[in-house]
Amino acid sequence: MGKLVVAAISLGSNLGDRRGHLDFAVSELRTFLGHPRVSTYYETEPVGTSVVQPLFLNAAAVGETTLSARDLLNALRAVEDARQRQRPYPNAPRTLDLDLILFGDSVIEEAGLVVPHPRFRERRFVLEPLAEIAPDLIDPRTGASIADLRKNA
Ligand code: PH2
Ligand code: MG
Ligand code: MG
Repeated sequence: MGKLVVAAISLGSNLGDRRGHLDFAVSELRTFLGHPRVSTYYETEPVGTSVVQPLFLNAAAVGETTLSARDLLNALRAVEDARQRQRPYPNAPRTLDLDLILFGDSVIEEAGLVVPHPRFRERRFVLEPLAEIAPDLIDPRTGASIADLRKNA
């Protein structure tokens, strides 16, 4: 058995049945995350998108995994694909976006896999739901807790 790592995942949807997409993602996450905790759903204004987009529904999930970060990323991608996620251009509206935010105390910079997520510290739509379920998780890059980061975002 591999070592158990606590992973934090951000969930977002702003296309189609947003609540249905998040519900689906949560039930899938439960199949590969131990002791999962899931936040409530937050309706948020789009951030950093160049054109007007529909409002998002965002949430966060935390749980234990024995997967590697790369295998977890691939598993998240498969759940996005199951909701017919299209990628016509960067930051296009999406049925389902699952981002790996933290992977234990790992700091990883590989092609397609950067953890902690490079922009999560400025993103209230990530920090707000994550603080609801895991305020004491530590960002290994800055040493700050999720609660601290949320206060300053
Ligand atoms: N995701 C983005 C860009 N902007 N804004 C909100 N409110 N929620 C998101 O999930 C989101 C965003 C890129 O993935
Ligand atoms: Mg994203
Ligand atoms: Mg993504």
